Amino acid sequence: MPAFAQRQGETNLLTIYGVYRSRASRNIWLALEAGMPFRHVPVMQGYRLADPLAPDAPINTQSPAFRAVNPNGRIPAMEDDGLVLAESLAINLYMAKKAGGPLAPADLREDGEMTAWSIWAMTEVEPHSIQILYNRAMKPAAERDEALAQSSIAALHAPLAVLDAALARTGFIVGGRFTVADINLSEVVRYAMPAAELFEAAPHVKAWLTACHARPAFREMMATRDKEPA
Ligand SMILES: N[C@@H](CCC(=O)N[C@@H](CS)C(=O)NCC(=O)O)C(=O)O
Repeated sequence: MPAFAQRQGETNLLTIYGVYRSRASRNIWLALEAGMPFRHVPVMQGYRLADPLAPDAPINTQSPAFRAVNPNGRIPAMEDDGLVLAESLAINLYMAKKAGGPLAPADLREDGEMTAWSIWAMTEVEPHSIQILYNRAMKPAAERDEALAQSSIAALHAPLAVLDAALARTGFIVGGRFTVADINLSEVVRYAMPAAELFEAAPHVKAWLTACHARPAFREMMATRDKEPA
């Protein structure tokens, strides 16, 4: 992989704000897939810091400098030639179209499908998959709520059956090839991985997720993420 990432000195590059251990992983993965140079600003979640507004605090979601970029105080954010975008999946759709090529929609119909699947992931899957991640993996054991994990798993059976049927056709979500739609959906579905039972019931989803995670760009993103402080 070329060493194009994190060329901090260059100001005319598209900028991705957000540590790798955040939803910015989605945008970094896409940039690496597309071979798109980018500047990376490792804004971290303010809630991970004892005093996010301390003068020596690392740049974080509560820092005035970052709030000037994204008043929502959420990562990721993206800046490109004066355009500022929030929302990880919208950023990916923008970046894919900017890059062009096979990741991007080939025409208006594919654009519609990729947008629809991305909104579906954000609304139908992520509210549940994030609870599985929190309550089966991320929270300290004493703070986990297994009942919430169980109700989230129950809520995901139906959407994952829909996704399984869609993937059964070509192994990809849109256009019979790997696209931004696969990145957007697989990153949201990844959060549900601590519920192995969901994937036993959705074999096409399981195979697709394994294939997504075998991609060199995903592995490069994860290798850097794993080196970041937890
Ligand atoms: N829907 C937004 C969610 C963004 C979001 O919640 N990001 C988290 C980190 S992954 C965040 O910024 N948390 C910081 C905070 O809540 O202070 C997206 O997909 O970009």
